[in-house]
Amino acid sequence: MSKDHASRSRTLSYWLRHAPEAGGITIDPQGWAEAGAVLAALAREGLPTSEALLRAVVEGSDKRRFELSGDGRRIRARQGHSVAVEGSWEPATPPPVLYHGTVARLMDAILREGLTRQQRHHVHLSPDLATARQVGARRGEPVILVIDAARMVAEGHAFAVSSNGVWLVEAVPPGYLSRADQP
Ligand code: HQG
Repeated sequence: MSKDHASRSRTLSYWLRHAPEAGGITIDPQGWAEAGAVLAALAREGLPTSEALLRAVVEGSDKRRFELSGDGRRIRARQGHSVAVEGSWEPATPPPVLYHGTVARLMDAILREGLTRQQRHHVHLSPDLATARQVGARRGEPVILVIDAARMVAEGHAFAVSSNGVWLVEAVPPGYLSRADQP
């Protein structure tokens, strides 16, 4: 991925998830921004972008962070917002076990408080170990937590899944967590 491509992706993540006003754009309650306004904003930022290039950024995103509307006139982030959006996630029943990748330095707090959503709308959980490992590795040597999602569901916790397969929940209390390498 070229440097400008990565800059476009990073800038879009920031505007569409956290700070539309920083780009001089607006997003609707479902998180959509007008693609035309986004292209103009990228140009103002020194990242001139054609419609085709915007599509390439959306399609080239390793984690399918963004989506374009069917008619190509609107764009949104699929999840990860800190601004209020209704988002592109649906209530769903998760697989019995989910995973979360983090790092050792956060473990004391996590075992005490459970997983909490930090700056995001939800705690993000992965359906497989490999993804969790990648998420944890963003911060250092990954530590993988196993979440007893079946028992969470049985005990009334509501899950949702984003359109790119990330499982979302309000919080994971410590009683549902164990370390993948310490059964
Ligand atoms: C930790 C990326 C202390 C949590 C990834 C994590 C993912 C606590 C960090 C997506 C805690 C939050 C989400 C507690 C949780 N005390 N630390 N009680 N509870 N934490 O980035 O799950 O590139 O908000 O372990 O690939 O790391 O954005 O969440 O380390 O899919 O598309 O607090 O972000 O995708 O970090 O990552 P984040 P995450 P994108």
